[in-house]
Amino acid sequence: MGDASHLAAAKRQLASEGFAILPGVLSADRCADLRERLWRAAEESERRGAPTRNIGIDPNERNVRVFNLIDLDPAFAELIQDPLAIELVTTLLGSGFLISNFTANIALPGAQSMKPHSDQSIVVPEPWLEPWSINVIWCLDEVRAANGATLYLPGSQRIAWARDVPADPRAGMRPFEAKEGSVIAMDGRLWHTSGANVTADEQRALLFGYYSRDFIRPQTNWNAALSAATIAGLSPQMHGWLGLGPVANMRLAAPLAAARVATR
Ligand SMILES: O=C(O)CCC(=O)C(=O)O
Repeated sequence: MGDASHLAAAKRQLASEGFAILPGVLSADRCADLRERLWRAAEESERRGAPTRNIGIDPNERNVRVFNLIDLDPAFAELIQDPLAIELVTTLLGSGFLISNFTANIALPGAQSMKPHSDQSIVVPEPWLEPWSINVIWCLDEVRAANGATLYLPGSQRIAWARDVPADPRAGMRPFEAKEGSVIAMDGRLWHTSGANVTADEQRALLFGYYSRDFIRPQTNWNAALSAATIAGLSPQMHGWLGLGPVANMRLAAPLAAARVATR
């Protein structure tokens, strides 16, 4: 099968099963470079006063969480608008989407599993009837059950109400195992959690590009999170996807509103 038919199959799987794994998207060299940049970004985040450990969502300090990747390194600004990522996003959400978040989770040996959740349930109330958000997960390392692969509950993208989530969702969960350089596309409704890293010496670095329909408030207020220098370097397309302009949720009325909004 060629690349085009692999991608077509991945899109079908994303629609029917709520996820798809695409191997071989990033080369080994690119992964190594991005891992280095990620550690530098973690240091820079700490320097700016945004802690990366023990931030309240993981059981211990063995997960390194890096937020606001777009502002920390232009390589991450590139990745969030990668054409393959955007194709996966528009396949599930259509063209009216916003970039909601871009974060990293490095699971170090000893990292433990967080609380199971779906990412859509974090940004909109139930019922969750349609895919309104998606994660594009970049695997900078090979991920296996032992080093903390993300665990997902098969079929849970069809759960519309919180009352229908199994009492112990972990019991039915399976790991997303993938080679270094893979992309995992995950419907925002799929229930999942981070795995425990029980290895002695492997680290597991994943980047989570999160996108949502354009009527949902993004998890990040990019106008506050991005520096003026970062914003100045972004394309008009990225300004749109990040919701940086003065007009927000106006749809058909946007041209009219744009003409009336006075900016400083
Ligand atoms: O790191 C993982 O495997 C999952 C992380 C996650 O689900 C989250 O941060 O919301």
